[in-house]
Amino acid sequence: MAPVNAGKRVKGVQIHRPFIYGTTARPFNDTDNVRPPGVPADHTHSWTVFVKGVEDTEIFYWLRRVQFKLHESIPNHLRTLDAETISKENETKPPSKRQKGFAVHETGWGEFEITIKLYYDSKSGEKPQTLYHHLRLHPYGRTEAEKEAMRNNGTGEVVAWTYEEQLFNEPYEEFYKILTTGARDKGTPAPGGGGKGKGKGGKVAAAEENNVKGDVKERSAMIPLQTRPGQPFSREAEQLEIKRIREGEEKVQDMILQMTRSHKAKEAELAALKEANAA
Ligand code: SLL
Repeated sequence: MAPVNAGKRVKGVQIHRPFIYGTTARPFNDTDNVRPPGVPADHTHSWTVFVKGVEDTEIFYWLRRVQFKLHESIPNHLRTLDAETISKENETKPPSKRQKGFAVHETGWGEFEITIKLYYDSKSGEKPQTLYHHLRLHPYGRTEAEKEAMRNNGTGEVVAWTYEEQLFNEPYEEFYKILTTGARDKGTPAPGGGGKGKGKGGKVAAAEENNVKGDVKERSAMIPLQTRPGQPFSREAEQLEIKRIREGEEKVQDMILQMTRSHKAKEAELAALKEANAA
Protein backbone atom coordinates (compact mmCIF):
# COMPACT_ATOMS: atom_id res chain seq x y z
CA MET A 1 0.00 0.00 0.00
CA ALA A 2 1.63 3.25 -1.10
CA PRO A 3 1.65 5.87 1.64
CA VAL A 4 -0.73 8.70 0.91
CA ASN A 5 -0.08 12.32 1.62
CA ALA A 6 -2.73 13.13 4.18
CA GLY A 7 -2.35 16.88 4.47
CA LYS A 8 -0.31 18.77 7.04
CA ARG A 9 1.77 17.25 9.77
CA VAL A 10 1.36 18.18 13.43
CA LYS A 11 4.75 19.73 14.14
CA GLY A 12 6.71 18.93 17.25
CA VAL A 13 4.38 16.13 18.28
CA GLN A 14 5.21 12.49 18.81
CA ILE A 15 2.45 10.05 19.62
CA HIS A 16 3.18 6.55 20.81
CA ARG A 17 1.06 3.45 21.14
CA PRO A 18 2.17 0.47 23.24
CA PHE A 19 1.67 -3.02 21.88
CA ILE A 20 2.79 -6.58 22.51
CA TYR A 21 3.97 -9.19 20.03
CA GLY A 22 5.28 -12.69 20.44
CA THR A 23 4.43 -16.35 20.74
CA THR A 24 2.73 -18.63 23.23
CA ALA A 25 3.34 -22.37 22.88
CA ARG A 26 2.07 -25.47 24.68
CA PRO A 27 3.24 -29.06 24.40
CA PHE A 28 0.53 -31.54 23.47
CA ASN A 29 -0.58 -33.80 26.31
CA ASP A 30 -3.32 -36.34 27.06
CA THR A 31 -5.46 -34.05 29.20
CA ASP A 32 -5.95 -30.40 28.33
CA ASN A 33 -3.96 -30.01 25.11
CA VAL A 34 -4.65 -33.15 23.12
CA ARG A 35 -3.22 -33.28 19.58
CA PRO A 36 -6.23 -32.61 17.33
CA PRO A 37 -7.21 -35.21 14.74
CA GLY A 38 -5.39 -34.69 11.46
CA VAL A 39 -2.35 -33.05 13.05
CA PRO A 40 0.78 -35.03 12.08
CA ALA A 41 2.21 -37.32 14.77
CA ASP A 42 5.57 -35.52 14.74
CA HIS A 43 3.98 -32.25 15.81
CA THR A 44 4.76 -31.77 19.48
CA HIS A 45 3.25 -28.35 20.24
CA SER A 46 0.40 -26.00 19.52
CA TRP A 47 1.43 -22.35 19.31
CA THR A 48 0.15 -18.88 18.57
CA VAL A 49 1.95 -15.86 17.18
CA PHE A 50 0.26 -12.52 17.80
CA VAL A 51 0.34 -8.73 17.73
CA LYS A 52 -2.07 -7.10 20.18
CA GLY A 53 -2.74 -4.12 22.41
CA VAL A 54 -1.63 -3.95 26.04
CA GLU A 55 -4.39 -5.53 28.17
CA ASP A 56 -6.12 -6.44 24.91
CA THR A 57 -7.08 -2.87 24.16
CA GLU A 58 -7.90 -2.30 20.52
CA ILE A 59 -5.17 -1.52 17.99
CA PHE A 60 -7.12 -1.80 14.75
CA TYR A 61 -7.55 1.99 14.57
CA TRP A 62 -3.84 2.44 13.83
CA LEU A 63 -2.65 -1.03 12.79
CA ARG A 64 -4.65 -2.18 9.80
CA ARG A 65 -2.93 -5.33 8.62
CA VAL A 66 -0.31 -7.81 9.81
CA GLN A 67 1.51 -10.32 7.69
CA PHE A 68 3.12 -13.26 9.47
CA LYS A 69 5.77 -15.12 7.49
CA LEU A 70 6.15 -18.59 8.99
CA HIS A 71 8.66 -21.33 8.24
CA GLU A 72 8.46 -22.58 4.66
CA SER A 73 7.79 -26.14 5.92
CA ILE A 74 4.35 -24.94 7.02
CA PRO A 75 1.59 -25.04 4.41
CA ASN A 76 0.52 -21.54 3.36
CA HIS A 77 3.40 -20.00 5.22
CA LEU A 78 2.43 -16.39 4.42
CA ARG A 79 -0.54 -15.39 6.58
CA THR A 80 -2.06 -11.97 6.12
CA LEU A 81 -4.68 -10.72 8.53
CA ASP A 82 -6.77 -7.60 7.95
CA ALA A 83 -8.26 -5.53 10.76
CA GLU A 84 -11.35 -4.96 8.65
CA THR A 85 -12.02 -8.68 8.15
CA ILE A 86 -11.48 -9.41 11.84
CA SER A 87 -13.81 -6.53 12.80
CA LYS A 88 -16.52 -7.84 10.47
CA GLU A 89 -16.21 -11.34 11.93
CA ASN A 90 -16.35 -9.81 15.41
CA GLU A 91 -19.76 -8.30 14.68
CA THR A 92 -21.26 -11.80 14.68
CA LYS A 93 -19.59 -12.81 17.95
CA PRO A 94 -20.49 -12.10 21.58
CA PRO A 95 -18.19 -9.45 23.16
CA SER A 96 -16.17 -11.98 25.14
CA LYS A 97 -15.30 -13.94 21.97
CA ARG A 98 -14.23 -10.93 19.89
CA GLN A 99 -10.70 -10.87 18.61
CA LYS A 100 -8.78 -7.78 19.70
CA GLY A 101 -5.50 -8.36 17.93
CA PHE A 102 -3.88 -10.26 15.07
CA ALA A 103 -3.12 -13.92 15.75
CA VAL A 104 -2.19 -17.10 13.89
CA HIS A 105 -2.65 -20.49 15.57
CA GLU A 106 -0.50 -23.38 14.40
CA THR A 107 1.01 -26.70 15.41
CA GLY A 108 4.52 -27.97 14.77
CA TRP A 109 7.72 -29.48 16.07
CA GLY A 110 10.43 -26.87 15.57
CA GLU A 111 11.41 -23.34 16.47
CA PHE A 112 12.16 -20.72 13.83
CA GLU A 113 12.15 -17.00 13.21
CA ILE A 114 8.84 -15.42 12.28
CA THR A 115 8.79 -12.25 10.21
CA ILE A 116 6.00 -9.91 11.24
CA LYS A 117 5.15 -7.10 8.88
CA LEU A 118 3.00 -4.27 10.20
CA TYR A 119 0.83 -2.17 7.88
CA TYR A 120 -0.58 1.08 9.23
CA ASP A 121 -3.75 3.02 8.60
CA SER A 122 -3.39 4.61 5.15
CA LYS A 123 -4.02 8.05 6.66
CA SER A 124 -0.81 7.71 8.67
CA GLY A 125 1.35 7.84 5.55
CA GLU A 126 3.65 5.36 7.33
CA LYS A 127 5.51 2.70 5.37
CA PRO A 128 5.10 -0.90 6.54
CA GLN A 129 7.56 -2.03 9.20
CA THR A 130 9.06 -5.43 9.87
CA LEU A 131 9.65 -7.14 13.21
CA TYR A 132 11.40 -10.45 13.79
CA HIS A 133 10.38 -12.89 16.45
CA HIS A 134 11.83 -16.26 17.36
CA LEU A 135 9.14 -18.84 18.06
CA ARG A 136 9.95 -20.56 21.38
CA LEU A 137 8.58 -24.01 22.06
CA HIS A 138 10.99 -24.87 24.88
CA PRO A 139 11.84 -22.85 27.96
CA TYR A 140 15.45 -21.80 27.97
CA GLY A 141 17.76 -20.05 30.38
CA ARG A 142 20.98 -20.52 32.30
CA THR A 143 19.15 -21.48 35.47
CA GLU A 144 15.96 -23.35 36.38
CA ALA A 145 14.53 -20.04 37.64
CA GLU A 146 15.13 -18.41 34.25
CA LYS A 147 13.47 -21.36 32.51
CA GLU A 148 10.55 -21.24 34.92
CA ALA A 149 10.07 -17.54 34.16
CA MET A 150 9.27 -18.53 30.58
CA ARG A 151 6.64 -21.04 31.70
CA ASN A 152 3.98 -18.46 32.52
CA ASN A 153 3.35 -19.26 36.18
CA GLY A 154 2.93 -22.98 35.85
CA THR A 155 0.31 -22.90 33.09
CA GLY A 156 2.56 -25.10 30.94
CA GLU A 157 2.69 -22.38 28.31
CA VAL A 158 6.01 -21.21 26.97
CA VAL A 159 5.76 -17.48 26.52
CA ALA A 160 8.07 -15.27 24.48
CA TRP A 161 6.44 -11.87 24.47
CA THR A 162 7.91 -8.48 23.69
CA TYR A 163 6.61 -5.07 24.68
CA GLU A 164 7.00 -2.43 22.00
CA GLU A 165 5.97 1.13 21.38
CA GLN A 166 4.98 2.36 17.96
CA LEU A 167 6.07 5.95 17.49
CA PHE A 168 4.26 8.30 15.15
CA ASN A 169 6.48 11.29 14.62
CA GLU A 170 4.75 14.51 13.60
CA PRO A 171 1.67 12.61 12.42
CA TYR A 172 -0.57 13.94 9.67
CA GLU A 173 -3.42 16.00 11.10
CA GLU A 174 -6.14 13.57 10.08
CA PHE A 175 -4.27 10.61 11.52
CA TYR A 176 -3.44 12.59 14.67
CA LYS A 177 -7.18 13.02 15.17
CA ILE A 178 -7.75 9.29 14.77
CA LEU A 179 -5.05 8.59 17.33
CA THR A 180 -6.11 11.10 19.94
CA THR A 181 -9.88 11.17 19.61
CA GLY A 182 -11.87 8.88 21.77
CA ALA A 183 -9.89 7.72 24.79
CA ARG A 184 -12.44 5.92 26.92
CA ASP A 185 -12.89 3.24 29.55
CA LYS A 186 -12.38 -0.33 28.38
CA GLY A 187 -15.55 -2.07 27.27
CA THR A 188 -17.36 1.13 26.29
CA PRO A 189 -18.24 1.75 22.65
CA ALA A 190 -16.19 3.99 20.35
CA PRO A 191 -17.49 7.54 20.15
CA GLY A 192 -18.93 8.52 16.80
CA GLY A 193 -18.63 4.93 15.54
CA GLY A 194 -15.02 4.03 14.84
CA GLY A 195 -13.66 7.04 16.67
CA LYS A 196 -13.38 9.35 13.73
CA GLY A 197 -15.78 11.94 15.02
CA LYS A 198 -16.63 13.73 18.21
CA GLY A 199 -13.63 14.90 20.12
CA LYS A 200 -12.79 13.71 23.58
CA GLY A 201 -9.15 13.87 22.60
CA GLY A 202 -8.16 16.47 25.14
CA LYS A 203 -8.98 14.02 27.89
CA VAL A 204 -6.28 11.56 26.86
CA ALA A 205 -3.40 13.35 28.58
CA ALA A 206 -5.51 14.07 31.65
CA ALA A 207 -6.59 10.44 31.79
CA GLU A 208 -2.95 9.33 31.79
CA GLU A 209 -2.00 11.76 34.53
CA ASN A 210 -4.88 10.72 36.73
CA ASN A 211 -4.28 7.04 36.24
CA VAL A 212 -4.33 6.41 39.97
CA LYS A 213 -6.35 3.20 39.78
CA GLY A 214 -4.20 1.92 36.96
CA ASP A 215 -7.03 1.21 34.55
CA VAL A 216 -5.92 1.26 30.96
CA LYS A 217 -8.17 3.22 28.64
CA GLU A 218 -8.99 2.30 25.08
CA ARG A 219 -7.25 4.45 22.47
CA SER A 220 -4.66 5.77 24.87
CA ALA A 221 -0.95 5.17 25.38
CA MET A 222 -1.46 3.85 28.88
CA ILE A 223 0.01 0.73 30.35
CA PRO A 224 -1.27 -0.84 33.59
CA LEU A 225 0.20 0.28 36.92
CA GLN A 226 0.43 -3.26 38.26
CA THR A 227 1.50 -6.58 36.78
CA ARG A 228 -1.31 -9.15 36.64
CA PRO A 229 -1.45 -12.78 35.52
CA GLY A 230 -1.14 -12.82 31.74
CA GLN A 231 -0.30 -9.09 31.73
CA PRO A 232 3.40 -8.85 32.47
CA PHE A 233 3.99 -5.34 31.10
CA SER A 234 3.21 -2.59 33.59
CA ARG A 235 4.69 0.45 35.34
CA GLU A 236 5.53 -1.89 38.18
CA ALA A 237 7.49 -4.19 35.84
CA GLU A 238 9.21 -1.15 34.34
CA GLN A 239 10.32 0.03 37.81
CA LEU A 240 11.63 -3.43 38.67
CA GLU A 241 13.55 -3.51 35.41
CA ILE A 242 15.05 -0.07 36.09
CA LYS A 243 16.05 -1.26 39.58
CA ARG A 244 17.64 -4.39 38.10
CA ILE A 245 19.61 -2.30 35.56
CA ARG A 246 20.73 0.16 38.30
CA GLU A 247 21.91 -2.70 40.50
CA GLY A 248 23.72 -4.18 37.49
CA GLU A 249 25.40 -0.83 36.84
CA GLU A 250 26.50 -0.56 40.47
CA LYS A 251 27.90 -4.07 40.34
CA VAL A 252 29.84 -3.27 37.18
CA GLN A 253 31.16 -0.03 38.72
CA ASP A 254 32.27 -2.00 41.75
CA MET A 255 34.01 -4.59 39.58
CA ILE A 256 35.78 -1.83 37.65
CA LEU A 257 36.97 -0.31 40.94
CA GLN A 258 38.28 -3.68 42.17
CA MET A 259 40.03 -4.32 38.88
CA THR A 260 41.61 -0.85 38.84
CA ARG A 261 42.88 -1.37 42.39
CA SER A 262 44.34 -4.77 41.65
CA HIS A 263 45.83 -3.43 38.41
CA LYS A 264 47.50 -0.57 40.29
CA ALA A 265 48.83 -2.95 42.93
CA LYS A 266 50.26 -5.22 40.20
CA GLU A 267 51.88 -2.26 38.46
CA ALA A 268 53.47 -1.17 41.72
CA GLU A 269 54.71 -4.72 42.25
CA LEU A 270 56.11 -4.80 38.72
CA ALA A 271 57.88 -1.47 39.21
CA ALA A 272 59.39 -2.73 42.50
CA LEU A 273 60.56 -5.94 40.85
CA LYS A 274 62.09 -4.01 37.94
CA GLU A 275 63.89 -1.75 40.41
CA ALA A 276 65.19 -4.72 42.39
CA ASN A 277 66.30 -6.36 39.16
CA ALA A 278 68.15 -3.26 37.96
CA ALA A 279 69.95 -2.84 41.25
C1 SLL B 1 14.53 -26.57 13.18
N1 SLL B 1 15.28 -24.78 11.78
O1 SLL B 1 15.19 -27.42 12.60
C2 SLL B 1 14.19 -25.30 12.43
C3 SLL B 1 13.05 -25.56 11.51
C4 SLL B 1 10.65 -25.89 11.26
C5 SLL B 1 9.43 -26.07 12.00
C6 SLL B 1 11.79 -25.63 12.20
C7 SLL B 1 6.55 -27.91 10.60
C8 SLL B 1 5.14 -27.72 10.80
C9 SLL B 1 4.30 -28.34 9.68
C10 SLL B 1 7.39 -27.24 11.66
O2 SLL B 1 7.17 -27.26 12.86
N2 SLL B 1 8.45 -26.64 11.18
O3 SLL B 1 4.79 -29.28 9.09
O4 SLL B 1 3.20 -27.86 9.50
O5 SLL B 1 14.20 -26.68 14.35
